[in-house]
Amino acid sequence: MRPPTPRTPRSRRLRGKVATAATAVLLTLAMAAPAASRTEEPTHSYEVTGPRTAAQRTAVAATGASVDAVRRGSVVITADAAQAERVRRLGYSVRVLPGPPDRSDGRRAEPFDFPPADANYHNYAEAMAEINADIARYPSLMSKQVIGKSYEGRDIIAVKVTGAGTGTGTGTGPTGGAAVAAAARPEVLFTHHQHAREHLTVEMALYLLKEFGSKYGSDARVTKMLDSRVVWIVPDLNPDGGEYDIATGSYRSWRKNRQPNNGSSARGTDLNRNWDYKWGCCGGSSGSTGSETYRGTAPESAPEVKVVADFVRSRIVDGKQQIKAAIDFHTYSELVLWPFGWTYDDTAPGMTKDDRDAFAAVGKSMAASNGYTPEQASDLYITDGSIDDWLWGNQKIFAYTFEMYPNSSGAGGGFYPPDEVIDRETARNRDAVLQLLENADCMYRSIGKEAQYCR
Ligand code: CXA
Ligand code: CA
Ligand code: ZN
Repeated sequence: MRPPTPRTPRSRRLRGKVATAATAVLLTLAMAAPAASRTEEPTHSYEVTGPRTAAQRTAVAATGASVDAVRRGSVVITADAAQAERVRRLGYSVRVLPGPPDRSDGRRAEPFDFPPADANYHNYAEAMAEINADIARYPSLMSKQVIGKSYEGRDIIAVKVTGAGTGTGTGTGPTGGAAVAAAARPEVLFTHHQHAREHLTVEMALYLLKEFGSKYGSDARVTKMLDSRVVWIVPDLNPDGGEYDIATGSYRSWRKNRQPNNGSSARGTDLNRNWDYKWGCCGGSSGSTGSETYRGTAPESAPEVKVVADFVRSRIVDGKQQIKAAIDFHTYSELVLWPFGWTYDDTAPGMTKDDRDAFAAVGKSMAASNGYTPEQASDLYITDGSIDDWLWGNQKIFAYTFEMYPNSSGAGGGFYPPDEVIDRETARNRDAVLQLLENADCMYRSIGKEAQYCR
């Protein structure tokens, strides 16, 4: 089947103007439920009271629901009616929570645009325009590569940020003599927006680009890092899901991509269950197309995952992976997570005690700066096929997940915090990001073992 051509969203400059006939037609199209979603099971957010161990939460997730927040003795999930009934049959009490907030301000949103009260969020076109403007402003510092396309044909891009200064990897000797064999600059990867409804993570990418661009050459810490590292930012892994989530002006709480599934009316693969490491191994994902954590038909069956995995593999130079560390941004819960997700064990094949201790040392230090809670991913519940497990297990990249603001589903808006918090909650991670850059040349320094591992 041919993917539909992506619709170009309306510029926010047009917002408030009288709707043209074309806009009205578009709006009507966007509001009418497409064939697939008419038969797709509607989902709701629920509070589930009872589960208090990781094993109990894993059992809740095994119903096909997504576990969105973890508290002592309860969880918040997204589930359809059948999944909620399965959770009830586990013996837990299940209560429907309010749906996504109404941010319409009584005004009509343009199709494929954020609702008026959240206008400071960037839809796909706005994010791309912002990034292009940053690159035009700082052309010697940053550049863009289209690394592939989403299922519906939108560009997935990587922005490269690195300074022109003489840090690691530039190659003339101190006396101006012959070029010295240059140690390559350690590379650090930031990925954003695997899950459609986690829009704050795109804002995090835009923040990093603005911060790096505007502080390079004036802020000593930023300058030193960009002159000795290569930063890769993939600002939007799931543009199709993100656009679908906002298309009608009311948030849809969509999580997956928008790839159709053979023989099913349910669309989408959970990108963070589709990576090629212990895919589907351990009850941390679902084989049902209707599940919020559907793992896809095979590892990398989601084009978005294949595109980013191919990009990561392309950074292997002379047999050595150049990317040393990574953060994958999600919302919400205010957590710093490290692998593995597939096992409850701290150490496992491919994760020594020293590896684990270095993950934990840097993870805890980053969490001390942003106020998040540091823990191994499986302390929440088992996941398999996550990006962090693949980046570490397959590529030996020290990969973290940050679950951003808010802390809980109540006050902060869950997946939909108001746009007033964007500046504060993105800047909140500035120090943690710089810490990861500073540690990236030798993560084992954090446990006093630089000599053993990094000579
Ligand atoms: C997560 C992230 C990385 C490894 C294991 C677990 C949590 C993440 C998820 O389930 O993919 N939570 S979230 N953002 O609510 O979906
Ligand atoms: Ca607002
Ligand atoms: Zn997520």
